[in-house]
Amino acid sequence: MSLFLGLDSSTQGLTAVIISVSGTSRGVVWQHTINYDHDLPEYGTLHGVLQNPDPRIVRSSPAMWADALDRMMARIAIERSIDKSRIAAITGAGQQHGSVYLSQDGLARLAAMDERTALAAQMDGVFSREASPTWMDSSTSVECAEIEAALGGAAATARLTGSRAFERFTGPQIRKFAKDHQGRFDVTARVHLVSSFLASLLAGSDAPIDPGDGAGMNLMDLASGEWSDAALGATAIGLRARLPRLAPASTVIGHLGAYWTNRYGFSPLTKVVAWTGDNPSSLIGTGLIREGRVAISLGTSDTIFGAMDAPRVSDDGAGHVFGAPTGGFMGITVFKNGSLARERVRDTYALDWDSFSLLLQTSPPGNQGAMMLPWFDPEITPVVAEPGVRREQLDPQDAHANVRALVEAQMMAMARHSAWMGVRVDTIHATGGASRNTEILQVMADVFGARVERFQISNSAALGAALRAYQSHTGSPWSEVVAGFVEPIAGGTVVPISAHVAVYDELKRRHAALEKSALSS
Ligand code: XUL
Repeated sequence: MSLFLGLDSSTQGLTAVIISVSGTSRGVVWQHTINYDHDLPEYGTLHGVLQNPDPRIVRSSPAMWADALDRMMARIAIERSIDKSRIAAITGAGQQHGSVYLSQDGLARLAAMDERTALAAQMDGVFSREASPTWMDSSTSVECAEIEAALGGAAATARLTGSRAFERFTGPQIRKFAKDHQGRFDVTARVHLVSSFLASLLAGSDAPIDPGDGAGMNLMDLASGEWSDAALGATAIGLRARLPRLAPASTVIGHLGAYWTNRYGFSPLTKVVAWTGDNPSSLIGTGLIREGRVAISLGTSDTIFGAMDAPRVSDDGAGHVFGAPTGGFMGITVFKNGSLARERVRDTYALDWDSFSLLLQTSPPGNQGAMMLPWFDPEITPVVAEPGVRREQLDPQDAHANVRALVEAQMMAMARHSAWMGVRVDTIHATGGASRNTEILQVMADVFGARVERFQISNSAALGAALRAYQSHTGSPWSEVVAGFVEPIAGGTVVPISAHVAVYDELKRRHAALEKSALSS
């Protein structure tokens, strides 16, 4: 029997999932989440990020991400139910686009962390930038325009890198840092992603970036999976020397470093596999190893994604093409006003999740024409720089109508802005915290006119990581790897109701018109 550990360093916390595989008997044996706000309050985050008066600037603490990893490994080490000598391989997933800037000393110290002292106490001088930009940051519109101009426009940038330049993507973020803080950029020896930074800590060496997370940087040539000279040149002078290498997600980058084996007694034979982004990892964790279905992840970000055999980039600039851990590609469209918007509405009307669901259940599909554009924060899809909630025939005091307007708007935006992926959606795999909410999934099924299946493990990114560790260790075919782990919950399928589907077909047109008029004003 072998164990495989998957980690997910997401916006609000770090989750671990351990799976056990012994012949055909397999299952999840342990899972645990460390929440940044509650469990590491000393870093002062709210929803996992640092507060800034400018809503476009959203950063977090790379030292906190490292500290959480250390605490999670310490927790696993003392867990009686886990024989840590049997952990054959570990990998993980990180919130995408977020970047970690290491000083020369920091890069050297990755290999020399002192096992007598906790990681958190060894972070002084490691970073050339103390606060890391995250995927929620939208402060780089100028740099996006500059990069696209240098690369021949938005469409050319998308063809080259898989996406037009997006504010949260790492390239525009690096460019802004290099422009605004040239001195700090000059003393930066390495720019890692959240994923490759944490992989480096585990392996005690400088880890590569995989094509799944690499495609979220506007720096990688999507077709070749190599850094693009043109994109690097459009971003910052001297950038190539500051980036790690690119390598497939299945790459074994080494074994657990001495810090972990000496401090916590993990086995030096435990392999560390390259990390990827949370969405590519969720592709595996929702079992989407072939083109034809999509998954919707209802997390801090709401995302809709699916495997793609060939990289078809989005003509309207809405979505992205990333590398998939299977070696192919994935299409994805991302929305920033996901779970935090749902929480905002819940809290505005002093609801809990049960009463939120009840209001959804007892309000009519189509909401009698009342609609919302839930841009509580700057939005990614469509791009909305100035946040502000728009209401149409919707009384702000009416809790019932606002709850439904929010969920309908989120689902309609996902349906409309994912059409570019060209996948005929008949079945949706639902994941993420809010996928436990049947009423939300009913709206999803009705808006898409598709059946919605859900799974035992709602953290598909961490499960996907555990499965990737297993696949990399054994080289087994993907269909065999996911079997038994990503089966839909029996009786948990939500089917569309045809009368409601017809209502939403009409409402989607009105939603498109409302969105267009809001964007033009
Ligand atoms: C993907 C994206 C988000 C983050 C969330 O492009 O920005 O889904 O990965 O962690």
